[in-house]
Amino acid sequence: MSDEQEIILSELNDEELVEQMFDDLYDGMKEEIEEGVNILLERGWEPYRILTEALVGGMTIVGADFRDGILFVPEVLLAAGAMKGGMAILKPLLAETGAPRVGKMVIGTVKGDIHDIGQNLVTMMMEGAGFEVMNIGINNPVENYIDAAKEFDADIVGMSALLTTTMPYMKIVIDSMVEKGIRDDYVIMVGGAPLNEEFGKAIGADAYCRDAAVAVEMAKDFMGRKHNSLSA
Ligand code: B1M
Repeated sequence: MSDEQEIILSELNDEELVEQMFDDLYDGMKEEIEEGVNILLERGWEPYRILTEALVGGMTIVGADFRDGILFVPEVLLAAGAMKGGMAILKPLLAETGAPRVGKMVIGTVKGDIHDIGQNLVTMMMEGAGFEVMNIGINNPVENYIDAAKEFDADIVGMSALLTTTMPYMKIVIDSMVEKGIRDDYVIMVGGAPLNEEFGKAIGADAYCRDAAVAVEMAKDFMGRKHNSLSA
């Protein structure tokens, strides 16, 4: 512990600093991450490079260990909080420099359901992977998803449900989108503890995501295919 406290970030070279930021992100050390981001900015790093190499790079390690059961929810929430601290510094700068965006997602928990820990985690992991996310919170009726998706010009609509009584509402949202003729404008991804692959297929979603790491992988895959089909 005392060794860790002795590390002076500004005395590390760039490579050592990024390595140290991976460790600090893993350990959920928000102030250290903020300091690291500021040091790299002072050294002339582009905000997008800091986001991808230092923050997303570190979060990829966290995401993998979460998927493999090495890290658990409390640690991931701390890491995500540290990442958010760094991202808050970069966000206005990224907007100025026009860094490429991976994609845009609207996510929320469905009507009747107030569980939001899982979808907050998905939000943070998606942001960590470079997505812009509009999180519409809990207890969302159909119109919240549709309005937000339009307003935000989303690529992906994500829905979360933790109760067996609320998961059927996901189908109501998808059916309403079909009725309005806007279903195919979005990739629809669903998640939550009581769901499974079969349920996702049955309600007409594009993907069921077992966890936040899978959500990121699926979303990247969909966006990759979308960009390829647009450029073909
Ligand atoms: Co509630 N609750 N709860 N609860 N609660 C469960 C879900 C339950 C399984 C507990 C149990 O009985 N064993 C049970 C549901 C039973 C069922 O339906 N079969 C239950 C119940 C019954 C209830 C109440 C009805 C209790 C009551 O009042 N009698 C009530 C319902 C209120 C309501 O919603 N209307 C209720 C309330 C609450 C609290 C408010 C106390 C609290 C929620 C706090 C909050 O969210 N801010 C709570 C909690 C914490 C839980 C448990 C213990 C934990 C849920 C959680 O946060 N997990 C839960 C038991 C359990 O699941 N083991 C339980 C951690 C989280 C990271 O995982 O949400 O699964 P999860 O998210 C994962 C994946 O599922 C996936 O990625 C996430 C990260 O890997 N994912 C997505 C989730 N959403 C996604 C969306 C995506 C992609 C992936 O979109 C693309």
